[in-house]
Amino acid sequence: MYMLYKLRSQGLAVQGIERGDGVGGTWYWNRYPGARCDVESMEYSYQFDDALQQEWEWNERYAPQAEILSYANHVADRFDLRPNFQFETSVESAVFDEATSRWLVTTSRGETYSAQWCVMATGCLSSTNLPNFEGLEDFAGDWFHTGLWPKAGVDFAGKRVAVVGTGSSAIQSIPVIAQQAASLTVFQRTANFSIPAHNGPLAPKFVEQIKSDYTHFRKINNETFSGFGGRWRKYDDSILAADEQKRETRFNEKWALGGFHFLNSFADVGASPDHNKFAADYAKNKIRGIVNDPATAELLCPDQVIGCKRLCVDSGYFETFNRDNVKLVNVKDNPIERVTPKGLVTGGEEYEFDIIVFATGFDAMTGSLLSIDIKGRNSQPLQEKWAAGPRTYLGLQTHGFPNLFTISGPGSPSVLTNMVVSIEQHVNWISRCINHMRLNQMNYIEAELGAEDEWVEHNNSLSELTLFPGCNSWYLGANVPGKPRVFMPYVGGFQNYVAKCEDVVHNGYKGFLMQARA
Ligand code: N01
Repeated sequence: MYMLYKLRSQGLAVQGIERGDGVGGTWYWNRYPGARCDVESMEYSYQFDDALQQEWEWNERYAPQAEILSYANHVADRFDLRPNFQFETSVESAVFDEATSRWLVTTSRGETYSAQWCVMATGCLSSTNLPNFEGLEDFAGDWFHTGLWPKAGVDFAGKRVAVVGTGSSAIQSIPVIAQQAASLTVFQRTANFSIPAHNGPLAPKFVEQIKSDYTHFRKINNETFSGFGGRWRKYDDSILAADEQKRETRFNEKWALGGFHFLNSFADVGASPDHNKFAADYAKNKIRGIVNDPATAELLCPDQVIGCKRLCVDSGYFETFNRDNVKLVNVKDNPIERVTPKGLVTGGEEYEFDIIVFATGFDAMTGSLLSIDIKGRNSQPLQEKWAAGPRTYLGLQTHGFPNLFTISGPGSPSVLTNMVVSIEQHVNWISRCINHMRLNQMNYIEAELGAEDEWVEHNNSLSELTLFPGCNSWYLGANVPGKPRVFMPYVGGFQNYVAKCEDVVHNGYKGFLMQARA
């Protein structure tokens, strides 16, 4: 939406193409019960228009899906964006025409658009991952994926419900479904760490204080590693140097604050498994303190490093396992074998359900791009170029695909940050770049191969210094069978990434070939 607004205000003719029948992206599709942002609402919003950020009223510390969707609709109306969107339309192919340096974009409606520039704003977590369970088509009840939730909602009252998965979507939906359903069975393959959100109504005084100087609030967030949480103290001392009492005090403080900030209890929580163990043990003891049944509590205790898979933020997740109508089934050693007309089979046992909820995640970062038949110079398919994993320069372009930009593409900080902040930074960069080309009568831009290779190498070497490669996360593509195992987001920090992007511009778009072509 912001890209469309920005390019349109620069005088370009812009066509937005959107699969849904409305705006909102992630917040349009993920309507599952309990869906909520785990970045605070005062931070998870656009900053490009001061009147917009002053007039919009958030109600809770962490906004629920419906409120963010209302916000997206408000933005669409306020800036009159709908006329430029074609809804209920999917892009099927995008082919670069070398003779004209234009993209030919064909949609599910059979239309083909010719465009000088093509911007893929297809999202990082928008292509759902539904494991290929045998027999699913014969299931007699209803089944849903959290990422494609029906608009009309789902009535769980009196139903026997299964939730498959224990990632963020499951951890948010399980407490709410458990309150509505007759029974809930959770199928867990890998236990996950989750920190309480401590959600609640926003205090008017706090909102007033931020709105009195929103610029400063944005600035301190934009200068952080992740684009949020700038007002909270980040400690620079080592976890190893602290004694037990200091560690406990610090962990208590960050746990009480809630959310991702727990990982900032010390400067080096992610430095090595030995450093990390203190924080992981603290979080596991919290689980043991909440869950009454010791066997269930142990099953819910993760055996990996904390922060290696994306941390979850919850409202009453572990407490839900104390309910009489909730059961946990470990499918780590006995994978789900198949779906039957009555339910699911694991470990040779059949569990019967009326509804199955698949909270099984996404083909992250590359799934939506690669589901479009994108062909660059020499008719090279993007699928071929990225066969061994995505390769980009700054996550903004990939060599061989001129005039094609990706917003929050692989190789940019994206999913490791406040997404709205990262999206705005990319939109600002791309629109400035296009403006520069137009002012200089240029119509061709392509990431240079050498710059791309260096960027990929830089990214890989940075990620190897972290604990991220050590577990099977979607950051690595490890959740999708057959997907190359490559750490996809840029892990060097949002503030450092922005500095690099600015440096490229100040050095005449270094690493990009820019030309005027007939
Ligand atoms: O998906 P996930 P998600 N049998 O991939 C399990 C964002 N998000 O939708 O870990 C059994 O994290 C899988 O098990 P395992 C956020 O970035 C944000 O929950 O692979 N289980 C895992 O437990 C988040 O990280 C918010 O062993 C199977 C689960 O399914 C990202 O979206 C809210 C299985 C998938 O977890 C994705 O989260 C929600 C199988 N065959 C989501 N296949 C915000 O608040 C998969 N699983 C902003």
